[in-house]
Order: sequence, then C-alpha cells, then structure tokens
Amino acid sequence: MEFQFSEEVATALRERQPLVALESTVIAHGLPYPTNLETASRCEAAVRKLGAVPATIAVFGGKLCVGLDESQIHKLATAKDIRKISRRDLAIAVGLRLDCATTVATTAFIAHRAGIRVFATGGIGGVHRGFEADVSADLPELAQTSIAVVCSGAKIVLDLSRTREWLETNGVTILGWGCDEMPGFYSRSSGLDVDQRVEGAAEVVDIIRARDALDLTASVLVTVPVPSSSEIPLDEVEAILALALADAERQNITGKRITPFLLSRMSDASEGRTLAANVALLENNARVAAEIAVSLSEADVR
Ligand code: PSU
Ligand code: MN
Repeated sequence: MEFQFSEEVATALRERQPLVALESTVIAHGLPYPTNLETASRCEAAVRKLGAVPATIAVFGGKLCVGLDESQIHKLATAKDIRKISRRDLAIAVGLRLDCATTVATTAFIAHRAGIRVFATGGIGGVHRGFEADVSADLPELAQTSIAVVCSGAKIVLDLSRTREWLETNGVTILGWGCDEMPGFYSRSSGLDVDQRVEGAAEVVDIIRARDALDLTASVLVTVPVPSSSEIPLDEVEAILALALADAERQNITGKRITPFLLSRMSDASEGRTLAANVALLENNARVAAEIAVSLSEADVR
C-alpha cells in the first residue's frame, strides 16, 4: 500500500512509541474555518502533551498520508475541493490520485494497516433518523477492524438507538469512560447503556489486549462524555435538531451533505454552543486516546 508517513510518525512506528490516529473529515467537512484549523492543532497538541504522537490521516495525490504537515492540514481546512471519502471511495481516491478527507471508516482502515491501535474522533456515523437505509460505512468498518476508537458516541443527528443496536448485533464492544450511559454527543446522556463502564486507561488496555488474544476482529469503542462545562442538555439539543431537520427537508438536502448541513444549522440556532461543545469533546477525546495509547505501549514492554 502507498503509505506516506510523516517523519515523526515513521520514527514513532519504528521505535514503538504510542500513537493516536486522528481523522480529517471533521477538519474538512465537520467544522467551519477557522475553528477547524484551530481544533486540528489543539487535538494534536493534546496528544503530544500526554506523551503520544498524533497521526492525522488523509489522502493526498492518492497517497495514504499518516501524519500531516502544517500545509496539508491548512489545505484540508480551507480548500473547497476536498472529497469526503468512505470505504467505497478508497480505490477511486488512490487510483485517480485525489486529495481527500477520511471519515471514521477510512481513517480506521488506514490507521490499522499502518500499525496504529488507538484512534480519536468526535462522533461516529450510524443509522440515520427516519431513513434506515442510510447506514454509515463507519459501522461495518468498526465491526471488522481491530482498533480502539475514542469518541462521544454517534453524531446526535442520527438514530442513536438503532445505531447502538447495530453495533451490538455486529460485535462492537462499547465501553463507557467513567459513565454507564452511552454519551449523546453534545450531551452526556442518551438513555442507552454501554456494555461496560471503565474507570481508566488500565482497564481499557486489559480489554483491548484480551480482544486481541481472543482474535476478535471488531473495534472497541471507548465512549467519553463531553466535558460538563460544555454540555448541552439532551432536550435542548433535540429542539434545535428538530428545526435543523425541518430545514434540511425543505431544502431537499440528502446524502453526504446532510450531516455538515445539520451541524452548521444547529450551531447557528444555538449561537455557537453546539460548535463549542464539538470542539471541547474532540480535544478531550484526543486526550483520553493519548492516555490509552501510552498505557497500551507500557503494557507491551511489561
Ligand atoms: N462527527 C462530527 N463531524 C463529522 C463526522 C462525524 O461531529 O464531520 C464525520 C466523520 O468523519 C464520520 C462521518 O465518519 O462524518 C460519517 O459520515 P457518513 O454518515 O456520510 O458515513
Ligand atoms: Mn450516510
């Protein structure tokens, strides 16, 4: 495979230092400029501060880039022609040498094959509300890729309970980082149970290592609630979302345009509070992922 590792990531892989993969769709399509640029560098800084190496993943000129330089991140944050790619688009992206942002599905695919075991993101894709045929390719990818994904549950615009059922049916383990309920993205609650509450990185590492020893190929999802200071209560989120969904229907927005549309409408309707929550949870998840990656590499040498 045509990987292009940054020098920092190549060294970390060689010397078995802890690494955290970060996705790029959230930069290119999930957050507005310049918040996207600031958030990308804050996530990388949070990972470094805890002693791990960040590996933001994207595709440039058809190369699978693991670890990006400043100009590549800037391009993702500002260029209008960056394609959002999921599993179905990977061969197109590589074959036709495109510049693309990777979703949870493609970031996990690339990270795993590069030898990275921990990945941080905001919210995974899932089953869309009122449209069960639209199931994100993130879900089957999580079911077949052995990686730990640190996230705040699924994006709130989705049908969380159908998404949770799908993960259960397909053997994806859902851990709650100090919580019993799966987080609901901008809010700390969702009414849905996790499979196991964990109190810290050591427990997560024990579960990851047992998963590997058992040859189970699915991901472990480590779900982390948004920090309390940035939380938006679930009923408030639902009210804002209802307005955004009605707008989307009126304007006939569908397919891969729907999520960015809803996120930006919700940010407008909440005077930027959903955006602030999104940034806070992304940075916090990067921190938790770094802690797990460090603990995982310590367990390796023991
Ligand atoms: N969560 C966010 N913003 C995003 C995404 C998730 O808060 O932009 C992205 C992720 O990259 C995720 C993708 O993998 O949306 C899912 O898109 P789809 O439903 O089209 O598969
Ligand atoms: Mn979709």
